[in-house]
Amino acid sequence: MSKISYDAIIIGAGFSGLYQLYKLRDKLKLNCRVLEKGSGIGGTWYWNRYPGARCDTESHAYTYFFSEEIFQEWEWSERYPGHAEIRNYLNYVSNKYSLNKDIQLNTQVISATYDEKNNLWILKTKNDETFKTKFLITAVGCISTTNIPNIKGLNKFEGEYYHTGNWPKNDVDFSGKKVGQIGTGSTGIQAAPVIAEKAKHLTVFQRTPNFSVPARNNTLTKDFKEYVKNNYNELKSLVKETPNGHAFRISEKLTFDVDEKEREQKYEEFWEKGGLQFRGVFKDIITNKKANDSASNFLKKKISQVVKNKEFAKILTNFDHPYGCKRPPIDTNYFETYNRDNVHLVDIKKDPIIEIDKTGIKTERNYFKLDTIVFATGYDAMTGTLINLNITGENSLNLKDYWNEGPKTYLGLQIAGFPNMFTITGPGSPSVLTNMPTAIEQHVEWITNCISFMIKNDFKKITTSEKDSVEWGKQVKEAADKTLLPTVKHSWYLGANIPNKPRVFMPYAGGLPTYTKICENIKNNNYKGFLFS
Ligand code: N01
Repeated sequence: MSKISYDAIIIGAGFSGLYQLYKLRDKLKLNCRVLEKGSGIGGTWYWNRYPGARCDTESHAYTYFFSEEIFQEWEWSERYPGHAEIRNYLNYVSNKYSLNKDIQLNTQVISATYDEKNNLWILKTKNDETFKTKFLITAVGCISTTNIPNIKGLNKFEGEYYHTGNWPKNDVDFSGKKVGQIGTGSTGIQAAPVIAEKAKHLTVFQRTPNFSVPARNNTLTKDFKEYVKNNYNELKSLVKETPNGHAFRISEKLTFDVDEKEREQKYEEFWEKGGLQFRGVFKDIITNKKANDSASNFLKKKISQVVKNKEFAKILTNFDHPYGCKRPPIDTNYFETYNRDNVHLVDIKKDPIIEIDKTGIKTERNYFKLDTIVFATGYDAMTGTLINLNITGENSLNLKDYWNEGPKTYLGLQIAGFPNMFTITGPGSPSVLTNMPTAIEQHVEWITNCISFMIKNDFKKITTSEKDSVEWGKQVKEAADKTLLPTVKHSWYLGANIPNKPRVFMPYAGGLPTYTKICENIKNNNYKGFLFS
């Protein structure tokens, strides 16, 4: 068992871990180590290799902006980058800055304990290694702990089963197979069309219908690539100015500022454009129920027009929540997939899954014989991975106990009682409501500035208070309550997908520019709410 000391240890080698390493090692000249569970870098994109896995953010925004050199050197090939291309991109960045030499792969952290006497964090790994560090930075992603529901009999199933977020590296051969897919979130909606093309038969088990807008993916033209290269500064400013960190603006118009004809034209125009920008067609879609109903009805009509089987169309449009208030998916031929002869849809709200046995899935009224089950059933999002790290702070307080009524953080950046530990895109920050790399860059830069401030002032310890965390929690709630987002009681934003998880709206919904301003004001106000010693 070795004991190695560092200035900073970063857990995770995805977008956030790589950039944090670059900033702390190359800019602040700290002695750093990244510990990564996977056998390669990429974070989310290391694990998510399921059929159809690609980013819902357009490639010219799903990118680092901190270096113009990277931006100019790298060329994305499609409107939405696929999982393999994103891994290639991150490997290119890692090689460019020789980040690899300070990244330790195949290293799962199993505990992190604050040693109060020495003001150090002690990390233990599954390989029985021990590390010491002054600063601990979690770069573990928001959706990285997979959720396979506890369905009776799964252990008896003699076929193969997979979770999309833990997909085998050598792909899965669906040819000639009868496949069952549980889950129709952003992931399931990407996976089903691709699985259906390969499998003998696909049965989709849907619990909640999901709005989806066509992605309209395509290969990028020479002209568009040139436009991107020539507009680095403009695009960099744009992603920082928009509430969700994307490279498109939300309309200034309200839904009922225009007459019905113009409204329909706008919806049509954005449906044809495709992608996440549909939710920006009018300013009030996410805040005004009547406005939302108007957009939702348009989408319902569109879906019903695509799906030929009337029974399936009814199941797919039996919405119980407003559009965009669970994470809105975008798709390539998702609804068209239900027009294939080899695809069947089961409404498990009406015909619930009872159990899985040796050869398939039994619902209350039917039996489905299957060779393979795909769980597209989501994640213990935002808090699951942090809690599973088994983090113990001051006074032997474990994070799991501290968060037993839901996450409490200051700005999603620090947790009271856990000194010198920073959480990149932690709960209470805009994170999952934004284009992740934009939110990540803002957090990494803030953390780096803060550590630099400590070094300059010879501070050894930073912590935050319970009082400021509770106050921030109120602001997170207030921001959410100004939108329709918390009205969806079965959303993972509230932790509702995990049995017994506290129901707290976790991300900050006030928008990235407002949040960035708050963080900057706090920094310029001598890091108000943080305590240094
Ligand atoms: O997971 P989800 P996901 N029995 O939780 C169903 C990001 N992402 O992996 O809605 C039966 O959204 C569940 O049903 P319900 C993105 O942020 C990004 O799809 O809870 N069904 C739902 O249909 C996204 O939001 C990209 O009733 C069960 C599905 O499984 C996040 O990842 C691409 C069930 C889970 O949907 C997670 O998406 C893809 C049960 N017991 C995803 N439990 C990018 O582009 C759950 N379900 C970057």
